[in-house]
Amino acid sequence: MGVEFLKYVREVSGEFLEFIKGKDIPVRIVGNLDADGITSTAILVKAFSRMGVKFSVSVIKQITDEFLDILSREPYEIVFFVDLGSGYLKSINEKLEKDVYVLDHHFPDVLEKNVGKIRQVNPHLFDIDGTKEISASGVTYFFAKSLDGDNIDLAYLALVGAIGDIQENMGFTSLNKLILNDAEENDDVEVKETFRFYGIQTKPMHKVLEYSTNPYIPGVTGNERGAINFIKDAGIKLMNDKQYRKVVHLNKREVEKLITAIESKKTSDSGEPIVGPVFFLRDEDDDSMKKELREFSTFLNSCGKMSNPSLGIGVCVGDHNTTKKAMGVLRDYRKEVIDALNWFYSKRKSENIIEKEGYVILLAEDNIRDTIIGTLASILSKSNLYKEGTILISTAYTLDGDIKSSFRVCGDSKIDLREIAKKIVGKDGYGGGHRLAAGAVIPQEKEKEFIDSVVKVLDSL
Ligand SMILES: [Mn+2]
Repeated sequence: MGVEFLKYVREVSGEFLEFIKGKDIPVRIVGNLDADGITSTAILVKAFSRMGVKFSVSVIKQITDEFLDILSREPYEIVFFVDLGSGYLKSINEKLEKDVYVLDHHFPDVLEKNVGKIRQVNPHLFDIDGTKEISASGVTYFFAKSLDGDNIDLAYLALVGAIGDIQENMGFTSLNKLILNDAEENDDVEVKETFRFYGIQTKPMHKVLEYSTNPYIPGVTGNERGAINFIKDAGIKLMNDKQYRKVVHLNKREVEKLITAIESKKTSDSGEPIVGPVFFLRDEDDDSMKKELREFSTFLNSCGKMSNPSLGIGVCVGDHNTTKKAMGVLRDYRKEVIDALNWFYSKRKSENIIEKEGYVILLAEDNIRDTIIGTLASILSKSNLYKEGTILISTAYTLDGDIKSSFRVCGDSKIDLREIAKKIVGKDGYGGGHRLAAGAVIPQEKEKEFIDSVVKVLDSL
């Protein structure tokens, strides 16, 4: 599985080692602003630190011509793009007279290993599905492991990145599974069958239910009092020795009671079972947000969405001083996501939400932050609220006068949202992303044309 790909990764890392050997030159790292991009960046930061290679880091939302112009004027001879770059190979090649490495899993605009002075490492070049089998942090992990076998202890970061890109679905497959094997073999990660809720490790049980967005539990999600009553009504003790109990403290009978209570209350069949494999870091303290990998991933995503990626990198590379500050960022983020969900459910019958046969358009305007709108669409697409195959398009205003829009599809589908996004946007803006999670940016004054175009394109499918 992926033998040719891994061979190629070793070849490229070997070339880099050869190139950097004996030279005292700093490397420029540019990463993408989400959990996968932050873990990819952290893996390189850690690997380069171990080699004594100096570096400078930027984490950005997307590559722009302006950004490439700035990079081209910087003195760095080597640039690494992680979790971005493959969609901009032509522009990078035009603008940068440097040795460039692109470690990415987005669909490339040029399906070649070498584009000018760019070396591209991307699973799509090997017929490996970069939306499911490996993420950028996985690509970066294999690169780092080829540089030095000791970097096997970074495997867990690649799992956190893959989870962030929704590549974990009741477990891992393909190359991601190889990474899990490494993490288990190195005694870093253990897998347990338990509740797949967010926060089971660190949060009181009622908080876990209050924060539950998948499934969305009416009267419980976003409602602390409702969550407490729900637990009491289910016949489960809320406290023990004046301490709130956590989900991990429940006995088998209580676990069953809780499952039954949730099943009877949630809005629809959730896309995912409530119980399944959960991944834990062995050496982390029980109350650490790094303990459970999904929670860790959510934290890194929130760092990105709250425009604080360096905090995320700090936590990845093990700076304990940043943890307390990090907890605050995570709390604010969860609140924004829940506010967004509550906004959606309260507006379902209004003109902000257009529900048609086969697709739904959410117009959040300035009610939801543009960095949260994709999260909202992802949660809804997994909630089974709409029929399988329904396309969700959510939009929100950005601070710089654009509209950001996220494209998702409910359940499994053969559809290519990236192509649809491009077609809808046309020349009015930018459309791209992944097959099952795409996005677009258009100027606010083009909102009406955009909606008309959405209707026209989707009605014709
Ligand atoms: Mn990614």
